[in-house]
Amino acid sequence: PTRPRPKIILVIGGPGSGKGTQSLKIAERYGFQYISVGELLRKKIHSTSSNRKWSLIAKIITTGELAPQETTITEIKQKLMQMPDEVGIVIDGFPRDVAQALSFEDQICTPDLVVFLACANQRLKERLLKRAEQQGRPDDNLKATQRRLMNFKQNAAPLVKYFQEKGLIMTFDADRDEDEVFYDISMAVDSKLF
Ligand code: UP5
Ligand code: MG
Repeated sequence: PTRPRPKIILVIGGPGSGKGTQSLKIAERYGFQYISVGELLRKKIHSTSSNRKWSLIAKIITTGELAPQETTITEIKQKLMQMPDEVGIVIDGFPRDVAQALSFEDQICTPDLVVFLACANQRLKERLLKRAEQQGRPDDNLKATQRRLMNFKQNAAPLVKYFQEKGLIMTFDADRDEDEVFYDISMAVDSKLF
């Protein structure tokens, strides 16, 4: 018999909502592979310097805007193809809007679960500022952060509604201690996926 395809969890939420933090916890607990789409794009930018397409994408991301959809999906597909047979894959930070959700379903698959990390705007700002002091990602400057928050605000409601109508999404209050958030997520994953 053929192996069932790996379970796919998408983790969405505003910048600083804890997508990376919670996705890694999911990956660790369930033995899933982890893909951060933002990281995938950032790595690609570093490995392909002096390429016109990717320098443009670097500029886009540094200002806090979204990379072109087809490029993003192509990168995700490539990454998925490189992966060994896995029980599951958690994808951090994708999709960003309904068009990307449709395209993912069309070209890859329907996810098994979408985790939405809901967090107050003010808290997102505080967390990003704090992280900026510690790490300094190119898009953690004030202007780009505002852009990222704006884009999220614009796209989130229709995206959440889209997955709600398909019965795929669960919303978590991410404005709490990260272990409390993860406890609720793990309960949901246990009951929905296993
Ligand atoms: N932290 C986390 N959880 C906490 C908690 N419960 N309590 C207190 N502190 C908590 O967390 C952020 C910070 O908060 C950390 O310091 C953490 O310790 C703390 P993190 O887990 O990093 O949050 P995350 O949601 O992952 O924040 P991130 O900044 O990574 O979100 P973004 O959505 O901005 O970044 P991403 O890497 O996903 O995307 C970056 C850019 O790539 C986008 O702006 C876009 O330009 C591009 N992109 C696309 O174009 N298309 C895509 O599909 C994906 C990305
Ligand atoms: Mg992240």
